[in-house]
Amino acid sequence: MDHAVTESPVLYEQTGALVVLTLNRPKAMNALTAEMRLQLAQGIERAQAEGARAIVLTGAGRGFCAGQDLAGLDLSGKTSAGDLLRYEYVPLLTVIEACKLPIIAAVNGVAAGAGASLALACDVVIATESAVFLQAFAKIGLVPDAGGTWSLPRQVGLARAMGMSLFAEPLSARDAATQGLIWEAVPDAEFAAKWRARAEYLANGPTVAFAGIKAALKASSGNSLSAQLELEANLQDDCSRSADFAEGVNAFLQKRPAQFRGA
Ligand code: T3D
Repeated sequence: MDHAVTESPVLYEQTGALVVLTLNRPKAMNALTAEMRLQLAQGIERAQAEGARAIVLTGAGRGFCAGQDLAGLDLSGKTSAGDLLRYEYVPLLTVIEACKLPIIAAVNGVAAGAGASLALACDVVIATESAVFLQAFAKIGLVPDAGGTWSLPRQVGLARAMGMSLFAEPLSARDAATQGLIWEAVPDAEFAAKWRARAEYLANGPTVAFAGIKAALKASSGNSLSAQLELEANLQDDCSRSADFAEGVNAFLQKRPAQFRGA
């Protein structure tokens, strides 16, 4: 992964039911271009269309993603920063939000600006211990975007979200894990094996249940308890009709590992 050789700015690699999307502009810390936003969205849609059951998003080289490609910005005032978000970031974030498959962000190095927002939009964030999360926006006179102001207060609370955004200081992967911003920080030497093992677990798991877990947890903050209880009942109807539910119960009773098929 560190030595990606093709020219494509987003690499697509499928092994079994697992798709790995790699941001591939390592010399610019994988700073995001229009082409990358489009290829990322297309990669996530392709993975779902071609029967993948889990997706990993990671970066080539020493960084995960440095956010917007600042070298490509028009600073003349003629183009709207809001429109860049509306027409290029929002479609990508909408595809991520709508994806029923679990998406892991395997954060291999710094995640800054919209790169941090991108990681935090994924379902599970696993970071190598030397990675940092940086709400870099205020350093260049912007507000956090690409969903950052939505996800940050929900993940770490208003006080920490405010401090991260105003001070724009790097937050270590370990602190990010301790504060509940991410799932786990892993020693650098174990990072690649760890995220792959977790991704393979998801790719070989009960896909219907995983989609239901995502739907239920994401709906919870906007739902009343009674609406959430009804949603759980509906999702459980779907799960209980899946072959994977029967397989899970049978495997438990027969004291053997379950062989989930994703349906
Ligand atoms: O209009 C809109 O709506 C804009 C939307 C904005 C969304 C955003 O994402 S705003 C935030 C944009 N990102 C940043 O402000 C982060 C800028 N980068 C950094 O602060 C640092 O580069 C890092 C903390 C990410 C990494 O630092 P370090 O010291 O490890 O590496 P470096 O030497 O600074 O960077 C290595 C190379 O990557 C360097 O190129 P060079 O000199 O070797 O040719 C650097 O210029 C390049 N690079 C890093 N970040 C970006 C970038 N090139 C273009 N755009 C970047 N964002």
